[in-house]
Amino acid sequence: MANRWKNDLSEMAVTPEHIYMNRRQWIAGAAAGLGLAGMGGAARAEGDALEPNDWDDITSYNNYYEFGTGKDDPARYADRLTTQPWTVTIDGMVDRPADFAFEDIMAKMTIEERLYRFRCVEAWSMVVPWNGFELADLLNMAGVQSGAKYVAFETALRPDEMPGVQFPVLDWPYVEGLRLDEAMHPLTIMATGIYGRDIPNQNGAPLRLVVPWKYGFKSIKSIVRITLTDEEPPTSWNKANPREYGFYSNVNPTVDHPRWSQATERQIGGGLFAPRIPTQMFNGYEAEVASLYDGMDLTKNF
Ligand SMILES: Nc1nc2c(c(=O)[nH]1)N[C@H]1C(S)=C(S)[C@@H](COP(=O)(O)O)O[C@H]1N2
Ligand SMILES: [Mo]
Repeated sequence: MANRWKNDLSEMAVTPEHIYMNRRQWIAGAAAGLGLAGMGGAARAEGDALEPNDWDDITSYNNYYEFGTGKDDPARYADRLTTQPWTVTIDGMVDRPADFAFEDIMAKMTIEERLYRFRCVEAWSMVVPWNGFELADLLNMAGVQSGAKYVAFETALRPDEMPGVQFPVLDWPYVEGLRLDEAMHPLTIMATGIYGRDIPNQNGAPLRLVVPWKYGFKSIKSIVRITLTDEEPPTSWNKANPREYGFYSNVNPTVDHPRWSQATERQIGGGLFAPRIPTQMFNGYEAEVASLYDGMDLTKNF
């Protein structure tokens, strides 16, 4: 299959993870030496203290209910999803609404590595070396109009390929949303790879949102539509249970889920007896994103 990458990562794709890590650290060091600043640089520098989960953890313990509610269902069934060709419709309050072929998007975007903490609302976590591009770059390509305030996202709905959608666990298709400033934040990416390889179907191929300071369910997979709007869009888990899942869903150790504590988390891959670790405010990205919520009551806007 043709390499989807703008950058030549073909070597990484066949490199064992420990060697890949050394190279990644070397690249990060080189970038720092060149004085590359900005949010991407900050996130990378912060990320360098993190130990990523291995490929097997990241690609075999998943939530992707369109393929079943078991953690191993996505790895088992998601290969049924046809991801080529793939089209993303960008519409609503944009200057250039269009259906964009995935390849055309990739040709225009700059692919970066982002090593991010990933915290599920179920209180487990991983550290994932994503490859992807900033969502802001994609939205700017379509031209966001001045009245737009929110971004709505929609996952593909393919009953023939998705065995889970015959069950009314959620109101399909899976939908999510962000406020425009959250969507434009440099930490917010569209992930198209993991460990330098194309993102596997169970993780949301060919492109999925990653918002590292929010609970994992905000990071919607296999996106087919992005709509700019001036009204807060409906989101799947909020529709399913508004008492338990708010629109914002920022990681917050001081606001418990009605049925469990969010103060600590279980690290996937840590082994059966590994102690839980404290959950950090905004999942460790407080310095970067807290100002987005100045003046908001985070217990009400949960
Ligand atoms: N379309 C879709 N996107 C989804 C989900 C889903 O069921 N369907 N699950 C969410 C949840 S609850 C989590 S924790 C993350 C899991 O991402 P991962 O499997 O790559 O770790 O995907 C999110 N995105
Ligand atoms: Mo989740």
